[in-house]
Amino acid sequence: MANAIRALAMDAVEAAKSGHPGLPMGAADIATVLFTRFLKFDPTDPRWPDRDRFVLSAGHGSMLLYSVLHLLGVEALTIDELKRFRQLDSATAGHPEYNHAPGIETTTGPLGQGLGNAVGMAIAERILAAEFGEEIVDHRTYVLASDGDLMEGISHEAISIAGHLRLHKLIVLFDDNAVSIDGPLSLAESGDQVARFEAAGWNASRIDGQNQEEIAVAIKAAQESDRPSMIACRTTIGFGAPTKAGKAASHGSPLGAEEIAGARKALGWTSPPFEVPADIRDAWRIAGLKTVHTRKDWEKRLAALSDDRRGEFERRIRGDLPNGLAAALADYKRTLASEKPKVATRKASEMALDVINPVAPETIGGSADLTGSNNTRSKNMKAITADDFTGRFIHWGVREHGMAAAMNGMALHGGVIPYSGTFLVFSDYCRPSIRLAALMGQRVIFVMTHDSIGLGEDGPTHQPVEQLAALRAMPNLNVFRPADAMETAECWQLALESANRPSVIALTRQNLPAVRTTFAADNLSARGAYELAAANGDAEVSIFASGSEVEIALAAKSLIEARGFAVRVVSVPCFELFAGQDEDYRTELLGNAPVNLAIEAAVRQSWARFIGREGLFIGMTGFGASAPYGQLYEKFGITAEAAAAAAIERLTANV
Ligand SMILES: Cc1ncc(C[n+]2csc(CCOP(=O)(O)OP(=O)(O)O)c2C)c(N)n1
Repeated sequence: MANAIRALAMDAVEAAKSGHPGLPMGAADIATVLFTRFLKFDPTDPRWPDRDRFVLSAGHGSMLLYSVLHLLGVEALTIDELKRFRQLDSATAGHPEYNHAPGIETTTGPLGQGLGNAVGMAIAERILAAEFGEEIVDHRTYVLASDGDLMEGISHEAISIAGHLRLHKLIVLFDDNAVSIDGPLSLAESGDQVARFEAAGWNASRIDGQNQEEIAVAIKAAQESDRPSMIACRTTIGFGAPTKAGKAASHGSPLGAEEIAGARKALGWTSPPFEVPADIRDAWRIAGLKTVHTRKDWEKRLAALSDDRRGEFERRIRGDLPNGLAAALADYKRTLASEKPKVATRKASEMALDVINPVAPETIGGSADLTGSNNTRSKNMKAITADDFTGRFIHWGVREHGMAAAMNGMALHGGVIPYSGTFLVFSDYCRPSIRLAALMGQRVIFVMTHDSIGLGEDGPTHQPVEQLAALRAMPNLNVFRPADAMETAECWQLALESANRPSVIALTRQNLPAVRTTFAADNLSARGAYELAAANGDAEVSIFASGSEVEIALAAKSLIEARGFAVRVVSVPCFELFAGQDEDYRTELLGNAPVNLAIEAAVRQSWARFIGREGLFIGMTGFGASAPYGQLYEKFGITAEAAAAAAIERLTANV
């Protein structure tokens, strides 16, 4: 049965003339034991919520996953799809891509990310089990990780969180083949992975990964552990290949006809390419059916729940928002319109969460050790601990990257909506995971506070300058930068409603006045940019601003108007939502004032769509500095006076 994986992997890589045969050939025994004897997975219903999750963190070994899913009988992965490995629009992309076929639980390829996702999946499982009971939620998360996965820094964050939270249903199978691309691992690594995992609070063991009985015994023991488990499975990369086995040569390119012929001989595999003997195919199919009864029993248990409980569980798995949320936010917006609070948007975010979290039990908050700064812990939110997963707040520790990858895993698992915080400047520490959330279209909400030089005294190391532009460059990510408490509530609503997109919500440390002072039933931020203050007559200046600089834009409007010009102010809480508006709206909003000016305490890049090449920009051109923030706005010239002077100079030059 393992040789079927090896043969399919060799054949598909050969047909594609690219790919990685080495890992599937080496790890075939591990996958065979796991999928045929242990994994709770029903190929006839591969999205069944209580299935075990399997993450191929070493995504370059994608043919391992495709072969196994095909052999088990997952319909989408026909033999023709395997023949189309790495071809346009196939289910079998170079690296496993979420949503290309069921059974691909997450997109992997950037090493270490899958391991981070798996930690989040295991956390989500514990949270939902605590809420709905183990009758309904009781599954494991398995990971196949390579040397590369464990060399990446993110693995440190992932395994230490998992150890700390004692995620005992998380089992990592380490493909310990001691080879990476450059050659033997000894070129670059001399650590002891077993000792390392043990130090992080895991149960870890070392076995012969080519011995199926040893693998089975180790997985059984791992299942019984009260801690997460890592099994270092010593394997031979490219197992069976006569000259390339055990060498980096079997890693990243087709083996070639001669080597494949030799491997077929050594493995005793006589079938032609892409053919699996009937008895072996049957054995896989029968193994694929092993979970059908388990799933049917689960369906009975779900059906036995009260209508309310079942309805709630199903809603959560579908990812629909609760009914009361929109009404609660509308009420809250009414309150804001009357109270007009002058607060930092990070505080406004906390106020919004105080409204959202009681109505939406699926939100799971957190912070990377900046809870009091990020304001992500709303009233009465209890923290999750290793002994108690009934809480809804996660202290991620100083582990931004691990946190972001785990949040992706939580969202992929389903049933929860993860959000968590750090400083905007440290979005760089999360970026590889944010990118994968965007690529996979996952609803993960990154709360990023201290969003400009406005944070003041912590200085340039902590002051984001280029991060907004860098995040706006990422496809399928909404970057919100609300201007006051009202916009913050609207942006939160939009982030929650964006079921197929991650969001970054950039928030200030410093207080901001209310710029939206009347109630609007519509979510004005939903269009990404809208006219906040109209001109008196035909506008001669359009000022575009986001977040904390909207206040400055409004003050500049008054100054320019005092000189007799007509000025309008456009608030721009989200570039991406604006880009998605129809052309009429965009054209009308951009307007045709002779002078366009944008204000943002960040670099100019990304503002071209509003102000074009000729537009004026008031913002940053380099790094910030350490001082009280009022002085910094003066020093860097981000003031209403500077904005007004620039606009008036342009207006009068035009005359
Ligand atoms: C973050 C990241 N860096 C680099 C790569 C490119 N890459 C793909 S596989 C690999 C290492 C392969 O070694 P190992 O992880 O031991 O896998 P094996 O050789 O066992 O297949 C590298 C560097 C990657 N996929 N992700």
